[in-house]
Amino acid sequence: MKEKLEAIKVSALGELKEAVSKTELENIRVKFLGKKGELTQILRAMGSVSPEERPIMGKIVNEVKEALEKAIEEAAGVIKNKEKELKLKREVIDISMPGKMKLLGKRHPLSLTLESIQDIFLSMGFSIVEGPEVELDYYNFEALNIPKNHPARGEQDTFYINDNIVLRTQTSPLQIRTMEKQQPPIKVIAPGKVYRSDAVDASHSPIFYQMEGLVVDKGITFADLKGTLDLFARKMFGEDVKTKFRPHHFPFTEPSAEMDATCFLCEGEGCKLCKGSGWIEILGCGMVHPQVLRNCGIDPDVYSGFAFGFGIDRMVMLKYGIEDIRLLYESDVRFLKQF
Ligand code: 2NM
Repeated sequence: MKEKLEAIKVSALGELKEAVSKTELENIRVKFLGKKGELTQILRAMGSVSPEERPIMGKIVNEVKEALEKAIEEAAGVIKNKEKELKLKREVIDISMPGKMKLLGKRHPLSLTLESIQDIFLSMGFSIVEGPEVELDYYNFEALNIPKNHPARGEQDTFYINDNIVLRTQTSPLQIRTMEKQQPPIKVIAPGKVYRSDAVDASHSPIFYQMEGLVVDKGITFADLKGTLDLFARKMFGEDVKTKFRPHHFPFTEPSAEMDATCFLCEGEGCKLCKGSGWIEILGCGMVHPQVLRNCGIDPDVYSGFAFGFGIDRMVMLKYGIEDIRLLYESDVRFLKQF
């Protein structure tokens, strides 16, 4: 029995020396000191030892047990230190390593252009109005002199939510809402997203951006319209740009016109951008129809006004020479990072 105890001690100490993890250590503890451990079994067998030998054997067993427990504790300390060291080594931060590059986004060309157009009108004393994209048929059409069955309804293929509710096809409903709420003087621009059920191609998108403007006060004339929009064209496209106004028709203005500007690329010589004409179509405009004023509770015998509207997308495309409107809505980083 004495030899057996010595053998257990030697083999346990040997295994402890090899142990490198807490799990291994625990396995060794169970193997020798556990309920079914080798040493425990010997302790149980003490019953068969003669009474004279029992105290001597008991002493030896306890010595071996204590020696093993002490060795296990020491090994645990060593392993704990080693693991800590390893962890520290693993977590070392190399401050000389280059940092991770953050990819910085850029402003979308539509936002950039919208902002510069807003700045121009803000500098002329306009304020900005905004409103719902899901709009009552009344504000989108009826109040603007476009009754049911009017041909202009067919021209603007409309997304209908139901008989009375549409996705706005223009931002004019904002001007109507403004005039309903507020007596003149009124001087606002209404920028925003509009919707038309068009087939998508290089020049048509079912969602695009529009900006409309409205000025109503006593004594507003077509001269105010021309002066304002000519100044806008020069601030937008360059001091030397000239404008001209061609008669046109809109249901909500009378008289109505379209404004062209001399081509800012060829300065009127004729080029690809202006299709050889020297002129570029910029916007639609006119004097607000007396019936539209009346619809909003403004007396056309006291007040008059002018209004205008244009597509922001078209301005972006002119400004940057973009030939396909779809590029503005596809979120292709290769395209967007140029601006
Ligand atoms: C345009 C062209 C001409 C316009 C008219 C109005 C309102 F509400 F005052 F009647 N808002 N916008 C207007 C006039 C819009 O877009 C091409």
